[in-house]
Amino acid sequence: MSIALGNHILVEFMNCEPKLMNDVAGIERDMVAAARAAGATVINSTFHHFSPYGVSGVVVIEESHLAIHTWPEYGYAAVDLFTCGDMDSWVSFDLLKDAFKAKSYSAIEMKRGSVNLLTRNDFDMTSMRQKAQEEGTVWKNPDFYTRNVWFTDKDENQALSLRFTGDVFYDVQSPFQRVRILESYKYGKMLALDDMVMTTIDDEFHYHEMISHPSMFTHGNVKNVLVIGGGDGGTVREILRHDSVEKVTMVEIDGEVIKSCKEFLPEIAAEFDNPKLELIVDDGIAYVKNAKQDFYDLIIVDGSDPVGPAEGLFSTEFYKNCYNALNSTGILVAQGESPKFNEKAFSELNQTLQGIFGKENAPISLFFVPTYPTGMWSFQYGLKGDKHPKKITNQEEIDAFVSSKGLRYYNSDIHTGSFATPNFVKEMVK
Ligand code: SPD
Repeated sequence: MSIALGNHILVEFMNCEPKLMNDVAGIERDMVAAARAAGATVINSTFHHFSPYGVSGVVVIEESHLAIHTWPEYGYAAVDLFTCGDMDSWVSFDLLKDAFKAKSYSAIEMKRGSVNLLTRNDFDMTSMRQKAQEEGTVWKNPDFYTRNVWFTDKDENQALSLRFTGDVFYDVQSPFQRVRILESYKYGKMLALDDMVMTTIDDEFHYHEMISHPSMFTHGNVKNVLVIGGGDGGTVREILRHDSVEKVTMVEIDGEVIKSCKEFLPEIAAEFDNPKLELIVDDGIAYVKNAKQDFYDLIIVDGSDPVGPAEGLFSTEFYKNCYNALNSTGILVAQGESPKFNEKAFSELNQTLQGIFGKENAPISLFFVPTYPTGMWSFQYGLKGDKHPKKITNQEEIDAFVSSKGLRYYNSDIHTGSFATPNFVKEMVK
């Protein structure tokens, strides 16, 4: 008679829903549920997400384990259901087949640990455990579940990774990009567009204070502002702190960005109901082309990186149109990329601005964003009049504003310091 210690079902789930195969939290939930449905007692589970695609994980059960490795790009999952005792693992199989929406599958079932081939040792586990208890040497798992999920913003050679909880609050493919709200351990909830970090709750103030206040205080009396992009709302929140502002027009191409941030990042999307704001969901590039000439005091381009819908935000034609829409003392501020990450986009943008506004009228402000690759980022300026951010004289006014509004990054020293350029940057934009 053939008696075995365990039963092993090796499963191929094919043509599964690719999105499900990349959802580490969902897969963990389904694997734990599959174990429990078959009557197993779950001890713990460990799951890992491989950026950008793939999940591996194990659910350890008193009756052995369930393991999975997924290849979302193939809609494929390799699953092991290894159990001992009376458990019926086919219950787990059925549950996972449905959960992963597998259109095809196969399985091999085999016995493990044939007792005919084994010799049983005689030892007493109970007294061994008791002894460890008494000696205080029992090993305890610090966490019931360990999950290792990383979001990586990268190019071919360089990356910034954030460990996140695996919880996905929003995940929608809009006509322009994949819009996600995820939660990182270190920086809280974050907005990601495609595979790029846009903003996080804990460091958004670096970016939003620096995109807004240096130009506001350089100009001194900004009334009409145009914001292109900025769908998370952080830039308009900062601009609207200034009493001089009469109207902000914001043109964001992707309504999904606004929707997701209103719902899940309300601290950033805080001023969308402000009566001074006109919010337009449309193409900012076309808007600037047809905008009122010689009108705006300030134009802010709060766009994403030069791929996908933001590519046109780095073109000469777009900035010529911005120039025309600014009045004679108007200032342009554009998200300027990083001199250590997107060197080409960084220096080409500055060449473009120098060409349109003049060599001396395209200063660069450098600042730190811990959640962007390299951490070193820039805003690039186009100055139409003679007000220059390096020549401010209103330091006291700035610092009074900073303390009354409780700003956390910008102050008068940062204003001056951020326009100082390292030599390698000077070289890049010569
Ligand atoms: N790689 C990130 C580039 C910055 C994009 N803008 C962020 C939007 C914040 N309002």
